[in-house]
Amino acid sequence: MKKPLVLLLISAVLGSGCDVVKVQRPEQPRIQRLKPTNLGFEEGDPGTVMPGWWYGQEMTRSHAIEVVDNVKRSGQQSAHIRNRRGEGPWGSFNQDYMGSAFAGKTVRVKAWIKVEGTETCERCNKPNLDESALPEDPRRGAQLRVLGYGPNGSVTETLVTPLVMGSRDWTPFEAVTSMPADLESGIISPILWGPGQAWFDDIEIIFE
Ligand SMILES: [Ca+2]
Repeated sequence: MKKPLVLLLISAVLGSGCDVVKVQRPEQPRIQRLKPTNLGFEEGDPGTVMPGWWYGQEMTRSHAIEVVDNVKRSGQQSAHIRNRRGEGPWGSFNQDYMGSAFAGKTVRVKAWIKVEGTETCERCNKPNLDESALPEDPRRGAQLRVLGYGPNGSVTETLVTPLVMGSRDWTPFEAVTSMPADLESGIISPILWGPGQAWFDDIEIIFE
């Protein structure tokens, strides 16, 4: 199975010897989508990044992210995040959505999540946990996050499903909030905090 590589190693013949040149793989283009796509992860081949989703280097420094077909909630595939060495704060992947079309509306998100070997942290499941407290109070487990951005690019709304910790088979989760009137853009972001691995499938984003 191929693994997503952030760095591509290219051997280049220079003079009389061979050097290895590290080339940064460009991020996939960010596309503002009115309607989210590939939320069941049936597109794309196992071992690759799922079409319609993107991630940056910092999202995959410690965690591997790929489509898999050996674990799924429905269909043939799901999305998998795995902490490579049990180190690193988090790994995630994102999809943009056209926030302005949903400004002032109620958004409901649903996802099926399965986890294995993640750490537990009951104090992490506080609503409205202060992001700035992360270095001292890191979260653990997996969740689906939906971020909304306002006119100045700052986060204006964060919608999260409860953290799933420890080891747990496929379980449905849901969260709902009202998006602010000045919402301009946003991202859908499945995330795994800390060690272990997580699978995501059958995500739904419902604007009412
Ligand atoms: Ca699926």
